[in-house]
Amino acid sequence: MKIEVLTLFPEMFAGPLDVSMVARARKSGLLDLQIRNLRDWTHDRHKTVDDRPFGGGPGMVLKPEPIFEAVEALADNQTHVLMMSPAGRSFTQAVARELSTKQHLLLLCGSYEGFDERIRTLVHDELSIGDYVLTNGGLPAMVVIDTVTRLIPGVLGDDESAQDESFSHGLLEYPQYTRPAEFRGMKVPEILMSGNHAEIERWRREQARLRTQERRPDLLG
Ligand code: 4FV
Repeated sequence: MKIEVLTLFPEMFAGPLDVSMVARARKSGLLDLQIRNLRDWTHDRHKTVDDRPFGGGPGMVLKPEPIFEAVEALADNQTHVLMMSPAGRSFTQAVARELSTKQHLLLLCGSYEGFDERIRTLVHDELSIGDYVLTNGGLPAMVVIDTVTRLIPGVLGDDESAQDESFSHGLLEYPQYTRPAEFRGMKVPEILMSGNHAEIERWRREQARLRTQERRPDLLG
């Protein structure tokens, strides 16, 4: 999969995407991640990418020209153009699974007060990572890249599975334990040391359902 990011702050992507699984996916070639600086598609001395809003009001708005030029230079008919914005549909594990089947993602990161409305004619999808306002779209783009990369076939080793984790069956994850079997008087549930895998599976499903009922009944529909 190829993921390209269009941002005013390419430097903020150094670090989070250079470690662990994402770094492994990039090294193995399963993920081709390219961070693009929007200012590379400006032609004036000040590399202008924003301007004051028509109709007045606070802040600045991202101009259409640099973004149109960048998208027309980077995208082809295989490209899924995504705008990161608080006005987008909620980014979820299900959306991540959908995106992990694409060949080429182009993520548009917002800045200032947001995008000129005409830029929305370029995008296939608009995603929000949550109902709060960030300083720019860089962190949302990193969240999408990290979540989707895990789901690229071959990225998760066979000892790691995306099958029975949170949201995989629309449920929150069941309680997990590792050694020691007793820690400060807190014991690991006997069932998990019984070796009875059918019973363990039943207990885990029940625990996941109980936790989801308690914390996220909305997920149970
Ligand atoms: C955001 C979000 C978000 C809005 C103004 C960037 C900021 C600035 N993006 N999910 N929540 N974006 O807050 O995706 O342009």
